[in-house]
Amino acid sequence: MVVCTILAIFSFFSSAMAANKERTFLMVKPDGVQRGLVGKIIKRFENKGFKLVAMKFTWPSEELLKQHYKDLEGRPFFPGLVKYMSSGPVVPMVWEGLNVVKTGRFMLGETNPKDSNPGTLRGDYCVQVGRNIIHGSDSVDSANKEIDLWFKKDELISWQPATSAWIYED
Ligand code: IDP
Ligand code: MG
Repeated sequence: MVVCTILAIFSFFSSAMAANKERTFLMVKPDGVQRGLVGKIIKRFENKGFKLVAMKFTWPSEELLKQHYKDLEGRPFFPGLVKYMSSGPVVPMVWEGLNVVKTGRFMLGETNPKDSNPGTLRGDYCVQVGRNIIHGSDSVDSANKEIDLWFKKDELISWQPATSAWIYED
């Protein structure tokens, strides 16, 4: 009985801790970089309380982008999307935190900026779907695939923010 209780408490805390460690893949697109929005975008996620795990500044190849957007291969806008995304440097990032995938998508806004609420990144900073400044994973599964595609394991930094205890109960 005592053992069961201890195990239940342990599993409760370890699953709560695992939930806090959910990760998403975000990327400032070439228009976001060209328009000098990198700092503002990063600040939103820092302000929220999410933790930066990895980040780089890179000019991606068409090959990498075709892989990244493989699900959209058959869409009419696909060639234009690859051209846009490979037109300049981008800032791929990994962010961690409780519900970061879903909350990250809320913070981005809708795919088309015209449907995005003010207060969201796409609602505040852009007007057209083909220039929507930032990418964010749409599920934990895609986040894991995208993180693997853009980052090597040793580029994901393990660290403890000094603020953690003031952002999470456990
Ligand atoms: P998401 O970025 O909100 O997840 P997706 O449907 O996955 O949206 O589309 C990926 C990207 O493709 C969009 O962010 C946008 O840059 C581009 N895109 C989507 N739909 C259109 C379109 O109708 N015209 C041009 N570009 C589009
Ligand atoms: Mg998408």
